[in-house]
Amino acid sequence: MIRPLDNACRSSRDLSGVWHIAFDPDENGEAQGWHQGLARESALPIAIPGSWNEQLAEAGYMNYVGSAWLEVRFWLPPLAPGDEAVLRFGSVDYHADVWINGQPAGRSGAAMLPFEVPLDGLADPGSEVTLVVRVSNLLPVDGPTQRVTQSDYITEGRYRDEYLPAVRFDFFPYGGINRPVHLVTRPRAGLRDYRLTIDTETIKVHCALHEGQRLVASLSGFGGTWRGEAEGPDAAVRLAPDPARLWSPEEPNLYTLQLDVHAADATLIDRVTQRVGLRSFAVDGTQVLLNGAPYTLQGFGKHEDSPIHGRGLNPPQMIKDFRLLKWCGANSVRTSHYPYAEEFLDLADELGLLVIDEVFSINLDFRKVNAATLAAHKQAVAELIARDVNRTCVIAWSLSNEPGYLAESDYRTHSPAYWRELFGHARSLDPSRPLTHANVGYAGNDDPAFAEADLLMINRYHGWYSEPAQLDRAVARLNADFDAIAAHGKPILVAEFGADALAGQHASYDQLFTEEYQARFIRAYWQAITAHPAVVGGHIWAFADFRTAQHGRRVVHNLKGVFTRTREPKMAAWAVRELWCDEG
Ligand code: BDP
Repeated sequence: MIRPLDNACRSSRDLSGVWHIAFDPDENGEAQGWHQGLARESALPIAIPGSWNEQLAEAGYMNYVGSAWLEVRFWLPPLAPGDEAVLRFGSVDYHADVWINGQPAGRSGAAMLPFEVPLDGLADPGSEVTLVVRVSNLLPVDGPTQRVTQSDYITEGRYRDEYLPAVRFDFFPYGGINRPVHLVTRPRAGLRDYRLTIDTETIKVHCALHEGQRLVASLSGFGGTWRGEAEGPDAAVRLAPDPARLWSPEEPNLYTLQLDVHAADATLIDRVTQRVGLRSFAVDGTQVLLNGAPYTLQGFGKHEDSPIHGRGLNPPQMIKDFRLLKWCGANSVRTSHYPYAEEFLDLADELGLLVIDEVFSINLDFRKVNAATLAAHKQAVAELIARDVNRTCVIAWSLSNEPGYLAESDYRTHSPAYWRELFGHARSLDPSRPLTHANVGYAGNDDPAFAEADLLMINRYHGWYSEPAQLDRAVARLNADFDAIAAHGKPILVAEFGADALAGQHASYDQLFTEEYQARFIRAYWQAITAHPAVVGGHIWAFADFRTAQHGRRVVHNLKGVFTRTREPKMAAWAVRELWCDEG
């Protein structure tokens, strides 16, 4: 999927700004004609991108789960001959139906991923357009992250698990248009997609051209330009800069790739550009190799979460986060627990950060998994790979977080076939990257998904949820897990480990929720991680405190951040800097 671009052949206009919203708890907005536009007197202003929750808390929508209608009017300029206009949504959480000038125009696909809506036949170039989006933050029952309602807690006898709003995950179910919406114009006869295959020497470009078209691909940077040409429905160009400057977190060297499509008479039809680096990432026995050399992954699990914006894109905070990640010496993150904004991946490419790209699938409950769940999960994997496959920073696909969390016996009986199918599907779409998933202790050290994964991620909280404040016992259990999982003969990454700390809470002895205990916990785990031959690194949970749904276990936020939600360092952040930076 090609990003919105501005160049000689394409244009993109960001429709971010103040839109209007009307909430529809009874689902009768369409009957009232809201798809044709919202009456100003019944609508509230809302900033886009941004979640409705904190923005409109005082209007009563902090915990709102359900449908809401959002509207904006924009000017569609006259189109150049041969061009088409589409709307491109970065993501709408979690589902969107779109109307243009009162006509149904399209809907979103997998949650937390982009989708396009064509304007053809629905809006006249050179006119004002009314765009209405019905958004729902209620998850589908059969999605890769399954819906939970308040009554599920009761019917399943899980009173102690009850959250407000109801969720089966430990973060806030923000609703709204959380990433930018772009008005894109592009040539109808232009590129719709292309595929890059990257290693340490070459960048190979594959795309489908129409009859009579010619692709001129060029790679430039570091004083040189390398070119190649191809044509046909299976056009392929191999670009090999010499000398090759490799990309890594330590030295994020990027080239600029330009793909020009020419007509038979040599006129330029389309142009696509992207920044790209030369690198390889591979699993080798119980090691991972970056550019051919063993590499230790050190970093964090994160969330897209910030005060007031909610999950809405917050560029200043994103820049700050990258500075703090570098300040800590982090070289990698997992996009826990859903695909992050493409703007985040742009910075990861440019500033050098390895990304384990995770699909939105959390705590899959195999008592409720069916054929529709698998189909939706495969679709979400396909859409994630389609969006991010050309990224330099993306080193692996994570297909699920903590399935089998409820230790349901169905997990052991039903999941092997499910994983075989899902991992096989992902591998067929991208054979070049390792596949993984995040194992929860309840699913066992012989988690059926380990048979399919290339890299074994494990989330462990010995010393927190078990063995509280007893680091010796915790580390002994962690090492026992390492030894048991090492029997699979694959590299292990501790994808989550961490302890809550309330900034400003201190003790001279091991005490949960203190800054000292969080720092000591991280040091003890890091020592065990670096000492075990089959463990290739660790990602601390979490980078920063984040808002969760309401539950007695959470003090507004999950406090496992080494930074507070407003990005002040706790003691643990300084400890991590000492562990990960030579100059720390
Ligand atoms: C893990 C989950 C993560 C939670 C974390 C925790 O993957 O989303 O926030 O536990 O409990 O199980 O802090």
